[in-house]
Amino acid sequence: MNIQFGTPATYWVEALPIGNGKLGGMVFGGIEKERIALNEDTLWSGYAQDWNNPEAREVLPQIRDLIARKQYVEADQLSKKMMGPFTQSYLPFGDLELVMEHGQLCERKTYQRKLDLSTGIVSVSYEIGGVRYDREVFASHPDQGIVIRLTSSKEGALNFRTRLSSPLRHETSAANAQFELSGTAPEYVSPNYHDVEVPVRYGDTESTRAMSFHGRLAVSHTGGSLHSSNSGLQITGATEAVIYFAGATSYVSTVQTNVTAPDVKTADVIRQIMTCTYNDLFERHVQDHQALFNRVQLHLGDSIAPQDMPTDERIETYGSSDPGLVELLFNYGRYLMIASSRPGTMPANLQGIWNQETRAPWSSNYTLNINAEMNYWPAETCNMAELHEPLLDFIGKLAENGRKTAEVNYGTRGWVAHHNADIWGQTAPVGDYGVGDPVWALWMMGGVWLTQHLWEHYAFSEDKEFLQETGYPLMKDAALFCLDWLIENKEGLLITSPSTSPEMKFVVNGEHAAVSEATTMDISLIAELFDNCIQAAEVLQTDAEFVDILRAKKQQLLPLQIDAQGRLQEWSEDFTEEDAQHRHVSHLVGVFPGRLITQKKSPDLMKAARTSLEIRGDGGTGWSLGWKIGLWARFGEGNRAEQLISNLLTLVKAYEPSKHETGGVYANLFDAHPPFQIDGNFAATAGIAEMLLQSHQGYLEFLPALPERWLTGSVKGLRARGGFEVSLRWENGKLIEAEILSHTGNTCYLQSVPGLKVHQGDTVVQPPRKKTIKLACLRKKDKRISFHLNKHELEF
Ligand code: FUC
Repeated sequence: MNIQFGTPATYWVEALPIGNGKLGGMVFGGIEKERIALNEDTLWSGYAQDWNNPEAREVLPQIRDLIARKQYVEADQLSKKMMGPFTQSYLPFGDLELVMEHGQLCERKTYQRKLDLSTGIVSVSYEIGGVRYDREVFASHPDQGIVIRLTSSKEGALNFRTRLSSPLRHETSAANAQFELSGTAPEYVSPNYHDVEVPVRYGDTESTRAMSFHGRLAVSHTGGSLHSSNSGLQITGATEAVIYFAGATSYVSTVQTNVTAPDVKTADVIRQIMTCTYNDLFERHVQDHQALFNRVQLHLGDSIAPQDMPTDERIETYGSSDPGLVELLFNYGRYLMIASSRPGTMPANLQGIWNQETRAPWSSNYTLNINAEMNYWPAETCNMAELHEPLLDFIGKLAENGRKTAEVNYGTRGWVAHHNADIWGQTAPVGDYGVGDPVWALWMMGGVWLTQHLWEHYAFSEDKEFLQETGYPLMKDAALFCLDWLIENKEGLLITSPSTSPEMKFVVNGEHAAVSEATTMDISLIAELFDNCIQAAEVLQTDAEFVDILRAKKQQLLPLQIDAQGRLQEWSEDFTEEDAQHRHVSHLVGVFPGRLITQKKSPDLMKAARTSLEIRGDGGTGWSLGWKIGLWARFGEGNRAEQLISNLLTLVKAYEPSKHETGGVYANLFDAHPPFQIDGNFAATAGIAEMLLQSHQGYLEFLPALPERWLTGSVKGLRARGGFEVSLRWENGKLIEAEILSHTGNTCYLQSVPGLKVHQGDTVVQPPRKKTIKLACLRKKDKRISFHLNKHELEF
């Protein structure tokens, strides 16, 4: 299960990622000069500020009036007055540099560099003059540091020096055989798409309000000697050496109570880590990684690529026709989640935790109109519910700030978030007070969409305490915002205004505009939030009156419509869209990841949504392709979903410029928008899971979208709503074996599959296909049942 190469990385997107949720590294595997590009997930520019804009509330009635009179272009202009500042940026920490004092290789063919997804270890090996050099690199979650072991096959042949550097302001020093880097973040970094004279602004050294950060390097060695100086740590004549890196910032999250200076934090980590042997660190790391990684296993058939083929060549030569490569893509999403999101860390941002640029693409922040949610689509289905926690915690922080934004900007109850957020919990519309475009800045549904994650976390676990303490209060408050934000139109129907369909404009009288009223995405997200709140309140047996209000208001929402071309209409009017193949498929959110529109509940809308997707086409950025995998899975069309996987497995070269029409993956399998965004990786993993198991309609569906290409295979450990864990095996496209493990003792409903027979008293019956059967046999916690369909019986 390797991503592997026969040469070192030249570009960052050829390097191999490691991470422990907090610290990230991109390992280049250079022979003479190794570079590990470092990150720490709380290192951001800026500080908490007031981003709310009271002017928004003043212009709101005028904007609504202009929209009601269909003066959309004018409404667009005026809506710029609702904007606040841009968010802050996620920053690079710097580099761990390693200079091996043996020069370059004579023979490249001995070189190998790989990331083993099953262990979370990057290894580099090569030979020079008959001496073999090995490097192993991992980011340990249990021990909170990055560990690099260097060995030479010949005694005393290891000579190297190592140091830290950073593109941010910093000083370095050496003391007590340790090398330290102390840095300061800028007070402001402007987004990379905003051309300003001073894009990066530092504060005064003494009084800056920006955060500080600290990195610490230490080395233990067998044989030889260590010399430390301001230019690094020098090892001479060793046979084995272990380098330890710890990094920290002065950021304090709302849940932290004790504030420890970053240099003290790194000293603690290094002190502790150096009391352990390398083998202990290694084993603890592998055990910790595998406890999460081994929960799910996927087999889609034997790989057709030669075993030692470099991954970029494999992508180019075989794409999705190599089942092993599809497995790798699936597993990579799980690997990246384990490496970028652990309880207590920041949620994975636009690039997870990996970023080398001071002005990262889109500030590498949280884009809430698709990208941040997409990052967490596989968390529940792929059995990593605890890795969902950073996002769930972050929603709490946004709700806190978003209450103020709702009040100041709109005079409503509840909480609101817009299309961008950052570590400081920015909740106002961005756009630098009128510089931005309403097509992305003016979208009030960020919080509403995020609450879907709270409900789903409950739906998969049935953890009532979570729902009561965390999920429901946040959902209810987001619903309160919606109740106040919705207004009645002339027909007495509830609409949102202003409203955008991220990030697509429509054309009116030859002009392009973004804001109108009641886009399908707004209405879908609100309807689903109301549904989720109603269900949650019923589970918790609370708020009966509120439930009645939500039911009534849901009925009063402007109904979703079908346009003249038979598509699910994107806006409340049948506007012509600016770009028929636009990457966003916002109006289909109710099909996936939502569950508002299903074949059972609304076949007409489902058909219209399918037509929309058909016309949108199979192109788009990496994340757009990823979204479409999940959508085609929900339409039950495996071959089409597989086509999207195939499109995503298009090799994008590191130097290709940013594009909005076609995406793929880089050599290291990172999703390419392009540029790199991690969302497409997570969407691919979630989409593949969705092709194999669905549970959003109240029952389990096995292999709902199995493509012809995946003739024979198996999957183990996927999770379904209701607290079930499912393993499946199929041959010649037919399910032959299934196992359901109940974690909650809930009644399990299952869509009947061909060949399945069920005992009813003494008789064995075959339920009609597509009927749902009730598996009362699972009504015990930790109960497991297996079906062997080839033997035509259900065993329990
Ligand atoms: C949205 C998308 C872009 C990009 C950005 C981070 O604005 O429309 O394609 O993914 O987020």
